[in-house]
Amino acid sequence: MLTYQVQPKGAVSPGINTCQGCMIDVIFRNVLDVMGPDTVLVIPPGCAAQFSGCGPEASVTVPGIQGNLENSAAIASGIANGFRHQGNDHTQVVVIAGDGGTVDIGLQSLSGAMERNEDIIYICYDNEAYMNTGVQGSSSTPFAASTTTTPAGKPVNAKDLISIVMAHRVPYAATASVADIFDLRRKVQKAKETKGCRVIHIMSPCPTGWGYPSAKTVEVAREAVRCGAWVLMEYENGAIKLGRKPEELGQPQKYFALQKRFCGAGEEEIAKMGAFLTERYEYLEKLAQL
Ligand SMILES: Cc1ncc(C[n+]2csc(CCOP(=O)(O)OP(=O)(O)O)c2C)c(N)n1
Ligand code: SF4
Ligand SMILES: [Mg+2]
Repeated sequence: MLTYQVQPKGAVSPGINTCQGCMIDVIFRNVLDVMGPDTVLVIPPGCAAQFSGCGPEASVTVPGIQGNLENSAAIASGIANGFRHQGNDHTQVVVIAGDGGTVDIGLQSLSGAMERNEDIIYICYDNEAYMNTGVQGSSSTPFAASTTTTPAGKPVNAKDLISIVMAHRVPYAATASVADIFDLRRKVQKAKETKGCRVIHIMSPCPTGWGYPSAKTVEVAREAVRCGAWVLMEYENGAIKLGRKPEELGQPQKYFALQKRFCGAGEEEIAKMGAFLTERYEYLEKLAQL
């Protein structure tokens, strides 16, 4: 278990070892600020483990555990059930896990927790690769992105996590972005006020793995939303609600140009990606109208 440290301000200590411009830090600070001190964290290995810390010291003021990459949702389910058996119906158990620990290695665990509608909040910060171990491609890595395991660009599209989540008919799910912190905080607040298995998928740009200057993180996040590479949406009581329509839907040129990981993408890949983004958004639009 992590040790409890009182920090002068906020739930996260100043001076975390994440890279400059890393958005995991912003995500942790905002999530914990909204959730408050009556929260227990579950953090698997990955870049987020900088917050559970090395050895007996943690960088967060709430208690928690760093578990395994494959079973964060199961660990959280166990803790939440333990609390409920003790008559504690107020402490929130929150997972903050990377994409590798969510869409690949921990997917069975998350699927089981969603099926059982465990009373947990599962947050996936998505930097679209296994960053902590050297930028290996994950099933969240987008088409055409270069990683150390897809040096010529990933030949297939990313898994659609939010659709997988919606197929489990959880009470609340949402996507969010550091491009709109107020929207992100509102969605965390909504999850906090909902019972059952809640899932939030947050895009977390990574200057180190995506290849852009650290000062451009928010710009990159904004461009992802503008071209539809990241769709802001909510899923509540079986209904989908989309955020504002991407201004440049299906035109990922600017988004690609900002990042070295797409430097191998030529006209053909850009057109293919553009068509995919448009098709996916239009599909979600149809679902939202049902
Ligand atoms: C079962 C298992 N396989 C591999 C590892 C090694 N490992 C530790 S962190 C990590 C990367 C996790 O990637 P992600 O969940 O996307 O988080 P990120 O590092 O990108 O923040 C890997 C592969 C592990 N801890 N457990
Ligand atoms: S590798 Fe990427 S995700 Fe990991 S700490 Fe650095 S910027 Fe953040
Ligand atoms: Mg990752």
